Amino acid sequence: MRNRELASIFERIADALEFKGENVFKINAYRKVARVLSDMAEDIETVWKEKRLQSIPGIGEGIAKKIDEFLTTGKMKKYEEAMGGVPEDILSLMDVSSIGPKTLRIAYDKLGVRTREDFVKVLEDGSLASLQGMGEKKVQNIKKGLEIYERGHERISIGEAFPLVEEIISSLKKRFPTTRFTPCGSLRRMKETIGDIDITADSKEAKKVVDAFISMESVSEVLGAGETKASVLTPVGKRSLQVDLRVVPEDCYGSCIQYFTGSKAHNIHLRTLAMKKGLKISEYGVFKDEKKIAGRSEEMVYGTLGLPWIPPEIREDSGEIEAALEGALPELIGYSDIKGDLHIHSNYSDGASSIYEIAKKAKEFRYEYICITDHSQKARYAGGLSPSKLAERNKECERVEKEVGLRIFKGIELELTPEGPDYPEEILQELDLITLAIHQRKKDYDFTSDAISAFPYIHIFAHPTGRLISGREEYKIDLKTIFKEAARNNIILEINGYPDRLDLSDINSREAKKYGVKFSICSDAHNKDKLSQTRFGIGVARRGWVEKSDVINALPLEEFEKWLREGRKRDD
Ligand code: DGT
Ligand code: CA
Ligand code: CA
Repeated sequence: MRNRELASIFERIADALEFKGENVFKINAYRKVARVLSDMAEDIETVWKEKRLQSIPGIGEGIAKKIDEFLTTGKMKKYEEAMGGVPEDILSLMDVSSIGPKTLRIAYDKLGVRTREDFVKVLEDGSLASLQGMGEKKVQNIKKGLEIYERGHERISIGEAFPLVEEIISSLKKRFPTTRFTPCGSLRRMKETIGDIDITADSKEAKKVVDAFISMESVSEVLGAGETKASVLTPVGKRSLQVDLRVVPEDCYGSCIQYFTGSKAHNIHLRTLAMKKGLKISEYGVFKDEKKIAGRSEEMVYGTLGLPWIPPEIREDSGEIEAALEGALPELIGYSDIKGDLHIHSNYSDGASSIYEIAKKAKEFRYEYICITDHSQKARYAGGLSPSKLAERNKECERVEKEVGLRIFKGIELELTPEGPDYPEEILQELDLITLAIHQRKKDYDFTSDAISAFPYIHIFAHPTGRLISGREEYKIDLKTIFKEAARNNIILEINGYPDRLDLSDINSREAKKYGVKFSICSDAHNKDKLSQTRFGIGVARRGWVEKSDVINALPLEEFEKWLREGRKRDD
């Protein structure tokens, strides 16, 4: 798929035009195309070959021509034209959310900044701060943003890495249908960011598999290749991701995936345990007096150490080995346990898909119900619904429910306002489910008591910390108080599956569970093709030791409705 490649080209064009101070509408149009391309599930090349480019919403004649030019010739005139005269480093600095194109323009014109190094220098030596309209505070903010950005960008989001690995494995599977391929490392443990990809395969024809791997279309550079293993780079947006492949014989496949799944801390703890039993453990097997006693499957590897199989998501040496020894491993929520998605945006607010399209897609996931949560009126930036538009949308939910045969709850993502609910009582009455969300940024403002004062009229508190993994710190909120009050008032806390949010995080989910908090695990999809994001939320929940019984949308429809009717009755 070349969707990502094209998306990043349009993103770059927008960045360059913004630096040059060109028309805002043009810039936004390019950004929109980039978003459409990266959200698309269909391969852009297929759409192009079938001459359907202009049937994609957001792609008009001009853009279609540019895509055609690029897919035919490998080049785009507009791109080269836009990049002309803008230094590469300046463009990459624009990806940092705290650095605006205006700031870069000033630094470029007044301080002669041309490279990243130049920019860091004028940040440090005070010359940027001394310019009119800048100041020390603004520079501090830029520095902080740059730091967060670099922390987040050394690693790749699981949302980007996961589909890439699926693509690699399915292309290899076509050539070697009986070979098993397991993505190991942090990806299998479902960490929120991934450093590199570690794939293990079993085959007697290792060299053939390695050759196929290094000659894949998506490989941009071969770092090394031998008889049984290889390392390559593959482009992800503007960066590259390293992918390592190891091919091993069947009789040590289990040991190999166990070893390379890690985490390192988990493996070290296992090795100590093995030594106490007079055993040696490595990627080749478990050995007793030089004799191999296990290696074929992970179950056997754990078994010889007197342990049940431990789910990869909790292999962090944070109590899982102790729990396994005591027979007290949690029964983690499973990837097919979710019965309905409760956080979805339709095209009534800022989503791209109709309620009908969403419902059809939800059926593919075998969901028993969904809840449409468009934005409430205060969220103007996101197409927040006026009362009359909301009434219209509610009717559409009812219509599609009958047509598709899927229970559709009428929901809202309600903005937090200090004056109380964002709609009058009689409008809230018409909704089945109310999800609170905070999108405001008030510096140093503590949202804890505002959020708690909304608890009487909400069911779910969505992405409770507001963090974005790529570039924004959480707002101020006292999670311990939120956990305590949520548990006491039967308020559900969301584990949001949008890969840049994953909020609550694994650590916060595990902490919240100790307070007796219940969770919802949802996609926050703004496009029907993103309903699958829920799997990343499930990954986070599993990493947080969350069990099926802790998850409200793992309830079958009837019980979920019962919870909606009765579950929130308060004892006070
Ligand atoms: P990443 O790539 O930074 O997201 O994280 P991982 O966990 O995928 O780490 P990576 O790719 O360096 O190594 C993959 C696995 O290999 C790791 O999770 C455990 C295993 N491993 C790597 N180095 C060592 C080591 O020195 N000792 C042991 N016992 N295991 C190791
Ligand atoms: Ca790795
Ligand atoms: Ca690795």
